[in-house]
Amino acid sequence: MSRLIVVSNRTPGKGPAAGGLAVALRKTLAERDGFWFGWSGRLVDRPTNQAEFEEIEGIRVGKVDLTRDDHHAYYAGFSNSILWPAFHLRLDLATIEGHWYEGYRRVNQLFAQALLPHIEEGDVIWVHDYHLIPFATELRHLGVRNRIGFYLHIPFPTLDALYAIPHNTELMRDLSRYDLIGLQANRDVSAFAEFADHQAPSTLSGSPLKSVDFSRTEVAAFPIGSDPEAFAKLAVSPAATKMVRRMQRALGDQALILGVDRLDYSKGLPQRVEAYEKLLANNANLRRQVHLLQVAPPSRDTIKEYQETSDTLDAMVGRVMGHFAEPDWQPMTYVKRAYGQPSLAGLYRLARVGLVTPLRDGMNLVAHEYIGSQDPRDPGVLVLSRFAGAAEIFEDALLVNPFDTDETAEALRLALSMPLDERRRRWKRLMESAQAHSVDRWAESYLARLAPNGHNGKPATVRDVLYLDSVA
Ligand code: ADQ
Repeated sequence: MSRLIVVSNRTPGKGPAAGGLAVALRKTLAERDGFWFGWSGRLVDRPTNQAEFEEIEGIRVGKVDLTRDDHHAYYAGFSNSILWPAFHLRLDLATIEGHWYEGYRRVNQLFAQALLPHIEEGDVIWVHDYHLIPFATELRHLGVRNRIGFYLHIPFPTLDALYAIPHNTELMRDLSRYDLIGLQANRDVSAFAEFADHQAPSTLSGSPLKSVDFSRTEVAAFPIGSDPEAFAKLAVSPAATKMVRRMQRALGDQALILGVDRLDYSKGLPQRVEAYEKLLANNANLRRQVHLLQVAPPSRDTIKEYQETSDTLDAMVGRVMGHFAEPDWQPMTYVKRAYGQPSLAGLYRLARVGLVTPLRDGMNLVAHEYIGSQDPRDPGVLVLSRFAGAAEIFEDALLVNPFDTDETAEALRLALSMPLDERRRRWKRLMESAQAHSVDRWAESYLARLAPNGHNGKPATVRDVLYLDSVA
């Protein structure tokens, strides 16, 4: 089997692995030769294009330092103030500063130079996420001819949003230098194919010349998931049970509605709190019967738009508390911190309703983790945004339009009153789907496709791929 090189902005650190993705890729790397490569997490005064390697819990990790200015332009700037908002259709929250693009390209070039001496013939290179779109171009410029794949962990934008990104044609040309592009959902593949079809012929009307040539790139949906069996075990572990007991003492007979998110404007948190406010306003009988727990640790909080989302949410929570709280009852709790997976699994298991209502999102691992953690005899109900890629595989959730807070409030009411047999029926199908889309299968199916003969010798064109079955 060929060696695997995983490239991502952040490299795994010591200690308990954070997300399912890190666990799955660690497992994949432990099973085959290869290493993980990316930013060290360190900011230094002088740029370097040398990687330092170390062994971290059984896997080799190559790391490159960045200067403060480069990191700012590449990460907070072009990646998270332009690409992230545009890909999530929030152009109103984008900040465009021309020089960030140069920093973004410079960091990609530097990473490629640092990786080059460590690439061997036959290695397969798997690049992750929007921070590294130009990475294959930079490697190709350095003469690398290995198979290189890209996986996008966020939704692919619509045409208008794509065209609003500075240098969008160059970025699309960068993508055409990959052998395989993995997207989250079929929706994203359609958006991608629309770009491939829509691009204006460069000069002559009717010319078959397209400005970006995708004839050697395959694009397909590889919906990422979590490890639902691991969450099922974790949810009954001693650490989870401790959290459950603690919460049960605080809740008494109240039904728990739970939201777990990074504090990000794509997650629809103010709309979620507004929907809860409407639930309490329209159903006086539910007061003292339900409690909303929203866990949302701050992320990217040096970026103004993230601080503003945090302020908006503080104000919304304050409004709901002021309106409904009583000396001996609080309608909700808002916790701005991260929890370990065992505690999260306990909270998921206890929650009668898992509320996952992003305005636009990929597969949303929290939805998978919530399903995995349920008690099969008495499962909770998932209320899920139609605009999460996960809605394509979780049809048995209560699907809502998160912008319509009346609809979300009504879905909450239905979820809270759903009979046990219907909850069991829905959960069984959700669990089957979560298992079919586990993170292990995701990594296996992507890498099988990226392998030197994974496409059976004939790469599909962008048009063909629309009709490829998405990889289950
Ligand atoms: P995220 O936007 O980070 O992921 P999500 O997919 O839900 O969103 O993953 C969040 C992860 O962080 C989960 O594993 C969750 O347990 C953890 N997490 C969230 N809040 C936490 C808290 N308070 N404490 C501890 N852990 C917490 C991006 C895309 C998604 C895509 C994933 C993976 O936005 O759409 O599915 O990458 O590709």
